[in-house]
Amino acid sequence: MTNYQFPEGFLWGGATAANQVEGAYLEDGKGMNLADVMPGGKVRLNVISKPGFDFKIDTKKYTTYPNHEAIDFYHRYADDIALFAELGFKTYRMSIAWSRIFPKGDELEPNEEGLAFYDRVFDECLKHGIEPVVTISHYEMPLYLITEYGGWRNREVISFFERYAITLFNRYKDKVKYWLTFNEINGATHLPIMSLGFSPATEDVRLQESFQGLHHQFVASSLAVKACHEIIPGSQIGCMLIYMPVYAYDCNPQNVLHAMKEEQVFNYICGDVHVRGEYPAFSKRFFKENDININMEDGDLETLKQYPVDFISLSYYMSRTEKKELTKEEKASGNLIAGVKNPHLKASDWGWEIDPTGLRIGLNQLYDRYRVPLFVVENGLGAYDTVEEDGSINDDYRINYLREHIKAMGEAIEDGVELMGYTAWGCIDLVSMSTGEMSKRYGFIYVDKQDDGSGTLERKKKKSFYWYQNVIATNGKELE
Ligand code: BGP
Repeated sequence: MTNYQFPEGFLWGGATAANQVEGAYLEDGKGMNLADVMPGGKVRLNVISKPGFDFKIDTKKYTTYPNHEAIDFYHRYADDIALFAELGFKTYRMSIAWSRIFPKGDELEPNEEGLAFYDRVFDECLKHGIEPVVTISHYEMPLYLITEYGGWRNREVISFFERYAITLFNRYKDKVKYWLTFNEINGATHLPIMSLGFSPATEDVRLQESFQGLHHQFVASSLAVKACHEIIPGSQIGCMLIYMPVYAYDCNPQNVLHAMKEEQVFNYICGDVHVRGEYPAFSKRFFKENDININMEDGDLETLKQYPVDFISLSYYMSRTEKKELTKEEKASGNLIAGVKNPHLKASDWGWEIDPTGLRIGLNQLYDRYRVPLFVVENGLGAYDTVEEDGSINDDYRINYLREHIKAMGEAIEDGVELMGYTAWGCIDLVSMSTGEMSKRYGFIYVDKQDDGSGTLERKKKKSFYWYQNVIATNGKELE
């Protein structure tokens, strides 16, 4: 028994994203989106982020497009949600595929069949007493907005997003109370293609174009906050950050300063605009030194100030260690971004460094700076699983990872952090975002689908299923 005091009503659950689970990529009027042209395999992000990528399916060059079928949640959602209910989920974080609702993105009228699908999903959740937490945009903007409008570089996309968000709030106002705007918004400067829907032509313009795109998303996010509060009284809407506390490699002041700057730019520009409603003081110098000129319209800054988010949600997989000068050999790998290898940490099979203490540090840092509730909406271990002859899957490595991170949250609560909930990433095995692999598994529920696309799609409970079920049932008191 632990002494952790997870609050009454703590939102325990799991998280997925539409494009990584649904499949049915052309069904019921859905339009093509970014994920539909992403091939499987470790080359994926490199291929799609190259300027000149034509955003087409090319089966001669690439053998799999795993998001087309994914795990077929589109047809199996009722059974899957029943399994979530059996786990005891209080909440399910999921996303809506923008191109199911507006197939091209710029239409005036939504696609009714797309809207009806999410009605069915929400009804199923509510039937089981599971509160949906919905990400409006999770790495999958409609392809047409990318190829015809140039993605978020184009200011016009703000109004398309606003229409999309308002459509969702009006339709689901009686079913969904918790909303998130853009998934991992601060990852945009590192991998603009995923969040902003374009690839800068050269490295020289990456920061300029990304911050311009981000500014458009900031305004769009504020307009969504405004609409959400107006349309759904009592609703709560948050931003979503990829959170990696940044450590200095050592106490060399140059390295400490470098780490501080990385922290500011990567973690705090987005946080400050969303919560404080303004660009931070340090951003002026950073923009100047990097030739970044953000084109703003009259009224933008007022909009940002007027409509801050209610809470911060975050993904946490790892910390990041920074050194001013680093060699190629010292570089670590990681979630979108990585610094130098930390000699004190072990890494996952994909090189992501495992650091539960970093979660406690990160939650403290965020809460100290912003004083708004926090919500961990992604955390987990991508690992290879083996199905034993008797059908069991003994994923003790995953249990150990999650246990240590849950303990870190318990400590952070004790430190005074206000934490709303925890949704483990990929609660059911899904297609990996960065590599398109199925073998990088996160779930409590195994899905029989392999990297080459074979498999029956049958679901099986892993050992971690029963463990997490007990964690939720005891509100984090029993973690063994
Ligand atoms: C986050 C994304 C998710 C997810 C997760 C794990 O960055 O929000 O969509 O996939 O990382 O990453 P991966 O799937 O690459 O292992």
